Amino acid sequence: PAVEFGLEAPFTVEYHDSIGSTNDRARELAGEGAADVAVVADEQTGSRGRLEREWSAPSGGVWVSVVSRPEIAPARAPLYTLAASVATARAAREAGVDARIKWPNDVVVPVGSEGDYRKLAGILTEMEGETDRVDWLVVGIGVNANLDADALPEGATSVRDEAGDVDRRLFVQRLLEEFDGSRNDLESVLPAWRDLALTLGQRVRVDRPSGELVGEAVDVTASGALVVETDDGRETVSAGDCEHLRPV
Ligand code: BT5
Repeated sequence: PAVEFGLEAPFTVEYHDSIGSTNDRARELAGEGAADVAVVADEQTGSRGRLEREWSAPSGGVWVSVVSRPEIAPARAPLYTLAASVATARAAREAGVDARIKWPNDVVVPVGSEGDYRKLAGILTEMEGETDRVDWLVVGIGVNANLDADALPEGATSVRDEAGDVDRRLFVQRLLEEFDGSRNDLESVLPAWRDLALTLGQRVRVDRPSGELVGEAVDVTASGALVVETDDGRETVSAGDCEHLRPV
């Protein structure tokens, strides 16, 4: 079913008109030893968010999953999520959208001045590996591109609603170029992320399995965890521990 995407990308692109989940297909390819493959679909019928949540992915969006085999420790894998957020926000900004990043895995558009936002895109990073070394990483990126926000879950926005339709091939191309640049220069990710982050400086509530945390989000650590200044001092939250983060 795969056809050539016809783009000059740093990745081989496998395109599907319709697929269950591009992340599932990318995981399958990773398991077969693939590297630097991007699975792109027009529509996903069973796409996933974090923590078993559903992701709505009708025809017209940008749904892409990238297989990487970096020589990094698993603890640094969250940096790939941040790199993908930066790449997505940059591609969206080039398309005229005021895209910002919300820790840990969202690209959002601010609404008003109270720290409120609508969700434009989400990232789902999955991996396999040993304790000291990643075998493969699949970074799934979902962007509400040429879609009506009305037809998406509440709180969503789209490139169409914010700035008008885009050429999705070019959008994917820019996204992949930016992501490739960031993953090859992980040191550049944190400064770029900080520049685009909506979350930093915000008073937030983080829901974790161990309980909620309220305080000011002050920074991200070298491995992509969020530092929150609470009344009792500083606490660090890893993405894996974050069920929800909301400005309060
Ligand atoms: C995410 O999860 O934001 C990660 C989404 C990753 C999707 C990509 S698409 C390509 C690849 N293939 C996949 O199967 N997945 C990846 P999370 O932070 O858990 O947010 C999920 C929540 O966002 C849901 O519970 C809804 O509330 C909301 N949501 C669902 N679909 C949405 C959409 N299209 N736009 C905005 N919000 C949405």
